[in-house]
Amino acid sequence: MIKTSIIILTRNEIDGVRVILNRLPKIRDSEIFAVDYDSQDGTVAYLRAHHIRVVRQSQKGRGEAFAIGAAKARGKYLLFFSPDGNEDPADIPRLITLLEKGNDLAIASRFMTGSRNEEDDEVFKFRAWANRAFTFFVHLFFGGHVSDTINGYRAIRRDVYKSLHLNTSGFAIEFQMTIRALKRGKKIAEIPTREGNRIGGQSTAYAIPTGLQFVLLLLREIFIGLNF
Ligand SMILES: Nc1nc2c(ncn2[C@@H]2O[C@H](COP(=O)(O)OP(=O)(O)O)[C@@H](O)[C@H]2O)c(=O)[nH]1
Ligand SMILES: [Mg+2]
Repeated sequence: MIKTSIIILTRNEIDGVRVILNRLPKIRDSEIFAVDYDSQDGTVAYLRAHHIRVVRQSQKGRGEAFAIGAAKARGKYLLFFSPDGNEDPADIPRLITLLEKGNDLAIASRFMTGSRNEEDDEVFKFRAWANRAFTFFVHLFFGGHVSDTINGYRAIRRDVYKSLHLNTSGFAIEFQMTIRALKRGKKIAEIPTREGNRIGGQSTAYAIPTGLQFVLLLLREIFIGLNF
């Protein structure tokens, strides 16, 4: 029986997968597969050569990738993993343990004591500040104590994922997941994570359009309340 589905998300992530793939810990009763959008750098061939099934997306977006991953997964738990260097594979078992302890959603937080985020060594931490601002509004409107409402490194019960009817296609998918889980009173727990730096390639989460998506999503979620 498959307990955990590890879903790898890639878009031109060859440098990352080369380094990270063999660092993934063996997880009992798990399946692993990748959802890829249009990689042109050999990511898909590399994954397949390492016996990882790859589902190719036809439409762009991390939210799209989450939806496809959740639809294909067979485990009771879904764990989303981005192999770009930001996420420490050693956190995988810790996230799963939180679900086994009865939590619905487990988040690797970049903003707890003991955490690190990618910008900690920089003077102007624009992304970190934006993250904290969005989390402030989540506390204000939806309550809870989540310290990192946005990080993509997380695990969730598959039945809970389905019940949230997430419908955003881009980078705001995790933000929507956190907000809707709070609205429904789901049990959310966090572990501190130490975010590494990107290994190669580049982020496609450009600040302005991504920030705008977050603002619109926040407003929409405030407006619709429990109607989803
Ligand atoms: N499957 C899939 N993965 C994506 C897509 N966009 C980004 N990713 C992956 O999601 C992860 C995070 O994306 P990135 O651009 O680094 O955003 P950042 O970490 O927020 O800077 C990386 O592993 C990307 O390869 C997409 O449209 N589809
Ligand atoms: Mg990243």
